[in-house]
Amino acid sequence: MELLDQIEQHKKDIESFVAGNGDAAESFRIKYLGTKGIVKNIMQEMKHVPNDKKKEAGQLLNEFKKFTEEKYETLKAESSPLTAHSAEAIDYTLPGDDVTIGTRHPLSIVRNRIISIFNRLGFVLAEGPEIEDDWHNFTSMNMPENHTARDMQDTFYVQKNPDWLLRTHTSSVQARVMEKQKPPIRIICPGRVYRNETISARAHCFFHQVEGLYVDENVSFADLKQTLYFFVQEMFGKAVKIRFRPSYFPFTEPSAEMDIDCLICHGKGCNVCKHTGWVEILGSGMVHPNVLNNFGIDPEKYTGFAFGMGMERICQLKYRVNDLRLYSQDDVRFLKQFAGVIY
Ligand code: 2NL
Repeated sequence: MELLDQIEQHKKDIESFVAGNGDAAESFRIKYLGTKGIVKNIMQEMKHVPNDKKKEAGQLLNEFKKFTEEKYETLKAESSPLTAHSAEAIDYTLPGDDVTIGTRHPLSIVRNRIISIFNRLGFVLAEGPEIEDDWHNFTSMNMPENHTARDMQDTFYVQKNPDWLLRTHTSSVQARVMEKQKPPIRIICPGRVYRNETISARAHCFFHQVEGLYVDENVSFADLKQTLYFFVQEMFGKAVKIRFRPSYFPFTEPSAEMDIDCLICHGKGCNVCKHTGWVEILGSGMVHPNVLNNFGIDPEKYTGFAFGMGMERICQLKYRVNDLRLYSQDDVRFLKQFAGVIY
């Protein structure tokens, strides 16, 4: 019988079917078991088999189908990467691929350190919105209507009248705390701030600031000096030298800027300290009585000190980053240098 011969021939072909390259099991399945495959084809032939032979042919065909399916299962098992002995097999005795883990951004490292140092002095973290109103960012901070920092050229306005702006310093966070909480207040406020400046190696339209505020009875300028001296010793090492210079901020009186001795040249003269031996790292002062009054805090009873610093600046001194743009370019060559540093 013709059909019997066909089946016998296919069986021989299948027995000698060897797995070549590529997905042998899948090409076998398509050839024999697919919708247009050989098994389906032979099934179609059944209708031409004479009635008296149908039973015998049917049995044979079923056996053939089973045989084909078993061969397919075998091929599938052989081509699995777990059991295969082909070129594509995985060698589980080889060492695994390296898993590259991310690195902390240098500004995050510096921020975490600053927060931790001030935590130890009793300052707690406070955060607030980056989009602010005029009161929290300027007016409450004793910045008169015509103050240069309020100039349209420096401030990004999201909306005018009523004004919504991108905060130009984190003082607004402290304003929001003083609004809700009465002294003693001891907070550390890190965050991103915005200024409308042309981007260069030394200027950016946003940077990161940390401000601190301490308001209580009997807070003195001596407390300010010792707190900030402790901070730089923890940040840069015990040997660091400091000096204060009188300065001006609308929200503090008196005001002072603090310098540390140049970590790069130790006074010999370099371009970081512009050959002065000193580098400026922060601004500070006693909270202006007008500011305290704005939040219903009696300046006769309470005094406070505040300070502010740029984190990029601290980071520049600590890690010698000399181009501000590096902080926001996501260049892996820059970022991976901080591998393993978390704090
Ligand atoms: C700087 C200087 C400073 C403050 C920030 C402040 C905050 C309140 C009250 C009074 Cl709520 N003052 N902040 C004071 C002095 C200086 O920042 O150079 N920042 C980058």
